[in-house]
Amino acid sequence: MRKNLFLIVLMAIFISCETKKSETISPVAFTEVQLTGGFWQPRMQTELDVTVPFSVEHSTPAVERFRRCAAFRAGEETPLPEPHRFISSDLYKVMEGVAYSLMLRPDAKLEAFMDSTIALIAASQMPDGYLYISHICGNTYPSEMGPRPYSHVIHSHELYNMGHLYEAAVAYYQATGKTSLLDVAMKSAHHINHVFFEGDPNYNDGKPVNQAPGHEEIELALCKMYRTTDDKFYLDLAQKFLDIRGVTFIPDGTGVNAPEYAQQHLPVRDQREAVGHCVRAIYLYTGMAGVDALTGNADYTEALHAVWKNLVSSRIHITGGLGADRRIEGFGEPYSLPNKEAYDETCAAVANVFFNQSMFLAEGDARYWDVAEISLFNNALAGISLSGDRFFYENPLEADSVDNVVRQEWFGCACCPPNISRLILQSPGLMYSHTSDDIYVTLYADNATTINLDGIAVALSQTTDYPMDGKVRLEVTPTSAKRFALRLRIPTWCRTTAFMPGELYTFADETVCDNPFVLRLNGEEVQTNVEKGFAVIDRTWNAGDVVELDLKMRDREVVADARVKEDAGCVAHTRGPIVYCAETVNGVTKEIPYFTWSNNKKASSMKVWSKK
Ligand code: FUB
Ligand code: ZN
Repeated sequence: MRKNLFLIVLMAIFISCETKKSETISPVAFTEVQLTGGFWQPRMQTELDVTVPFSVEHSTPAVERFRRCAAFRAGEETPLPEPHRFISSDLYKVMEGVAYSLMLRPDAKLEAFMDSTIALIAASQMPDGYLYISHICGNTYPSEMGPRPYSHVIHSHELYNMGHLYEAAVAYYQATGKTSLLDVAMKSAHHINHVFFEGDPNYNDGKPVNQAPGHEEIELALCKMYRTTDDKFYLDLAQKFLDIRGVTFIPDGTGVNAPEYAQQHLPVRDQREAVGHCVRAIYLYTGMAGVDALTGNADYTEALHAVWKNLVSSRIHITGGLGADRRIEGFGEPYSLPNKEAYDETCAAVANVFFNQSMFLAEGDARYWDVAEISLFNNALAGISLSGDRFFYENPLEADSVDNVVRQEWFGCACCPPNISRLILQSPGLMYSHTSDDIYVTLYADNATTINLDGIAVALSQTTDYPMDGKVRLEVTPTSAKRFALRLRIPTWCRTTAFMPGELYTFADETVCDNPFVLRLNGEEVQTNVEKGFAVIDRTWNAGDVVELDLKMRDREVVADARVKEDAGCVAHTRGPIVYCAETVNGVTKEIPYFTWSNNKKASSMKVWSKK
């Protein structure tokens, strides 16, 4: 009897270990951090007031396709939805953003939009879980989508769309507790697992499809499904897709059919370079980081470290932009980083923020955040106008009058606007993370939050003009005295001779300022260690303790690695994490932050790099 009991306890421990989520550093949710002013609060206000309703309005054609699909499925007279491979994914991203906005500011009209659209999506889904309008209604472009469901997985975007649906479903469930979209997502995931890994007589002649999606996204979304449902089925499915990538199917063409284009050239564990289509690549790496964090295994860690190093040391623009080769919306050869021809899609920079945040959460190393903030403040934010209703898809580092580069209202392929929108909505969630005895301050901003450490609520109130100024004041108020380590990120641009990790961009004068940062506790200067890029104050904290951090910001000239031919003999100007550019409007040239260039008006030219 005692032996049986022992066995049962052992089994219970085993099962709980098996299913336990191994993530150790937890981000403080964006709903838990109140923006109080400074750089981010006005952007959030514009998001809620302008961008979210604007995006909903521009989703009408995508919603209409679902209306027609639902009518078709109900046997009603209806014009057929126009064929499109992934316009549904843009709608799902808009819906994800709406869900976040509802968490921040309830709005009956937006919730009604969600519920009515979800009803159309649910009515469009096949009883077995399949959901892809063009094949359901039989109005397809066979060369892009294949003649039948899952017959052209490399380019159809069937699974890519579902990934964005899962992200929206999780967000709406978190916002409202409603399972309507989550039910669609769960049904879809079970269907996909069945068809891809077990076999279903209605697909692929009953043989398992056993092929990874041509556009990654579902992997990271399945991680979110697992975090939300606690059902390991979703994590396993994510891992299955990662593990068959570059194994069961390797395209052998060129361009968009090259093995590297969708990172199918090697098993993902063996990949060491950032190659191919950028958004695909970064979504893949985010999925790999997510699965490693959730399993507690390091299946992909070696690959992720190598790919990250390769990316930051040879394939990223100074703006944090990814996409040197516009022909494939992808990475170029190492050190091939053109300025005028740069693609640097807004989606890729947004993805780079999320990817580096995932890497940081796995390892607690600030170097990931040092990259994330460069992509965030420069390339990602350039993707949206200050007015919140105009967008860049591409973010070159140089433009002239012939280009007439100006932010657009929307796009036929509108992946970028809802991507930057959902990032800004979640921006308060990028600011803090914690363990049971550490608080990490990753992104400085005017805000207030309360973090629970082992049952003690620690209130934090921060004031700063970061990223335009490096002074930060943080008031720490635990409900009772509490020992923990406060970890404040000291960026690479502040404490080294490089602008960002990777040494691709270094300061022309090769110097670090004397005392690159000064830290005071209750008015007294403190000397601290910098561990993994964080200044650490480990002590017992009391109500009203005040930390003041002064990150020395100077105007700096930056030079690129000599192997970047396009930047030879040139310098770029930076201050803190912000990259500046020279913009000419009506014959007058001014140096302005890159993220504000072409703000709703036609600049005649713009340059990030100029001759020394
Ligand atoms: O293919 C779907 C999206 O469209 C990609 O993520 C973007 O790069 C754009 O090509
Ligand atoms: Zn995009």
